Amino acid sequence: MPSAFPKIPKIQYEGPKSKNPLAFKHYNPDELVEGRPMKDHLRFSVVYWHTFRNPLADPFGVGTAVRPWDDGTNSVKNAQNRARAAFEFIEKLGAPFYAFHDRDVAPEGKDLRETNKNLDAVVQVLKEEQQRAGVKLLWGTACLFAHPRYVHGAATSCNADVFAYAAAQVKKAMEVTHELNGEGYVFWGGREGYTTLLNTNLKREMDHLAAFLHMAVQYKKKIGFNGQFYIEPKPKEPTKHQYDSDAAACLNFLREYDLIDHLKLNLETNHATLAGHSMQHELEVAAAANALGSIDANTGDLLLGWDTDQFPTDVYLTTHIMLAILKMGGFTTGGTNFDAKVRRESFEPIDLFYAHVGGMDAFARGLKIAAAIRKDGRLAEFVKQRYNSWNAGIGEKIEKGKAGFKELEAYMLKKGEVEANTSGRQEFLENLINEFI
Ligand code: XLS
Ligand code: NI
Ligand code: NI
Repeated sequence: MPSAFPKIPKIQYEGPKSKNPLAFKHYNPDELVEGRPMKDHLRFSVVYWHTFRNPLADPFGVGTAVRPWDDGTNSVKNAQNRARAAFEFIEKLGAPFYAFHDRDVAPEGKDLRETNKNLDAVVQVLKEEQQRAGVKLLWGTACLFAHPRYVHGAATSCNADVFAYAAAQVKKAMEVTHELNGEGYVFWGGREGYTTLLNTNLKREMDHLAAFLHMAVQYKKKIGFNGQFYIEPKPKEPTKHQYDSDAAACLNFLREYDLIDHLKLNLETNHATLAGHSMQHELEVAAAANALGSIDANTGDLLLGWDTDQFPTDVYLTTHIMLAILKMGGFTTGGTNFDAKVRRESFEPIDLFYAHVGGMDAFARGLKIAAAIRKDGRLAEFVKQRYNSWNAGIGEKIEKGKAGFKELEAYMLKKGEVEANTSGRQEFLENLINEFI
């Protein structure tokens, strides 16, 4: 197969002074930050669906993407060629990982058996290409939302046959993820939600979703797949309300159904903002529960209320993300997965490179800035000092469970009034962050 990107060389690190749009200014894979190479901190991953399967259509117009390596057919041969083009891209970019849905990589056949066969044929190419290029699979997943059979959802469908089909599909997707040595497997609740409560038995649907995930946990054990399971919160789109609406809702669901030890969260910026949260908020909520696993790196448009999945270029955003990641001790199985697509107007193959190079650089800068903020120490020290009243005296007693309402009343009756509060210093702290940006 001829080269898919013949004019594009391997992307190199040229440093902050470079004016080359196809060079990294900040992402220097082997440079040590806090004693660990950047590439191991960031664990960048390219998504197959947006980068290789998104035609860049919108509700008002057809796709605009120019992808010369793709013959536009649904054949297995085309899917195999596309996989080779994808790996040329990932290799030239220097991303160590990729992620895919089963249906991104291989076409559906006339029935499940043929579909599985198609998948196997493409997985063989993925396997070869992974070995050739030294690229690893961050996570696999199943597309349980595009085909019309999933009109009412998959695990939460009102139709038990659809649940069964979804289970068979996930079983196969887990097997191929295992075969490809995937480091994780993601459950994103594609259409697991409702569009109207008038036709919905919410409790029953949530029970089914939990049963589905328990089956997946069992099957994981059975096949000896040791990758991490993740659940990916999103509040809406395509449905009006998705059951996995945000980090807190996911954690509650996992606890309620005794799944909390089996799944971590895969957090996506645009999903956080659709839920009315900052990404920072979602990261803190997940990390507090020891369940921050991986991130889908993208960003939304503040003026548009849907999942625009844009490439992240905002250094404040990446700084906040990397502060949270460093604070929890870094990724283990997870990574920075670019669940992002180029704009419909950015239809040339080279735009895929500009987008990823920019996103990787934005995260590399965020990482370096976050490390500098941590080295400086003033931010962490401020937060620590803020809770000083809990380190001794009455605060210590409360934290240790040695005081109840009665003791606290006696304490306060003696004191009469709270002596002083200190300023939260938000502006001071925002200025402090700016010192490093
Ligand atoms: C869609 C989700 C999806 C998951 C993988 O909004 O972000 O792309 O990451 O199924
Ligand atoms: Ni995502
Ligand atoms: Ni998304």
